[in-house]
Amino acid sequence: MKLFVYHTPEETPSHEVPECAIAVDVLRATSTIATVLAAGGEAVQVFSDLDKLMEVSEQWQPNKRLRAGERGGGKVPGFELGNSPLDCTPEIVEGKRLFISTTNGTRTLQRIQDAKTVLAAALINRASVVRYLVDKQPETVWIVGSGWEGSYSLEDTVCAGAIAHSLCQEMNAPMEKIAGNDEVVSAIALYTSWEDNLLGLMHHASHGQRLLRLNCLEDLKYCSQTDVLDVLPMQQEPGVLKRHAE
Ligand code: 3SL
Repeated sequence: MKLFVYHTPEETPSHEVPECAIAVDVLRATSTIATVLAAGGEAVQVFSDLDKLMEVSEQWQPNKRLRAGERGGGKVPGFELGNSPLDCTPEIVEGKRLFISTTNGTRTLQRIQDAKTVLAAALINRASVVRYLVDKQPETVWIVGSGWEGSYSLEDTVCAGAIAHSLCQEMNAPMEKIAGNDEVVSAIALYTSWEDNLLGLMHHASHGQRLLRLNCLEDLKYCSQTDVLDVLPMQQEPGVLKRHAE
């Protein structure tokens, strides 16, 4: 297995697809997706465009759908939900399809949607992602951070490092054997420097600070936990993620 980390979707090679591509948007899209599926949501369907989301979700039974929209960290007016994973309780999401559009995370999922296997990872479901990789041994794996509007974000890179670090441990393999690019090594270094204080790192992250200004401290606390959800969101058809049954 060769693992590549890309900090943003824009950095991924445009003329290749890996066997397995993993989208990461710790704050907060992939944390929300994992939470919805762990809470019994039927599926999560992602859109970069809000009008397209409205058009497609209109064709779904109203009592079986939820619309979630985020722009600039805030909820899109007229949508039932924003992008807080804490709003996605079983009472709200069970049996429903979440139609979601966010600034960066849903764009990442669309960018990698042609890979043979597409997963969504966050710190909260890191162990489920690592277990899948160890079990299936895909030849090429990309971990793609969402960043913020084309630039690097600490929280996505630390999650990439958390996955890569655990993968080396579980496979009992040295980093050099797995790392396909230098970004893997630096992501692992970031993770090992902060693994005992991931919430502290979120406070340094520019998007963490943006969310704190929007009074989202509880979201930061939730999203900085590691391995608390046993759920693997996997793409079933382009843009549609469901819980993978092992
Ligand atoms: O950029 C995104 O996709 C969002 O996750 C941003 S936010 O955390 O909802 O503000």
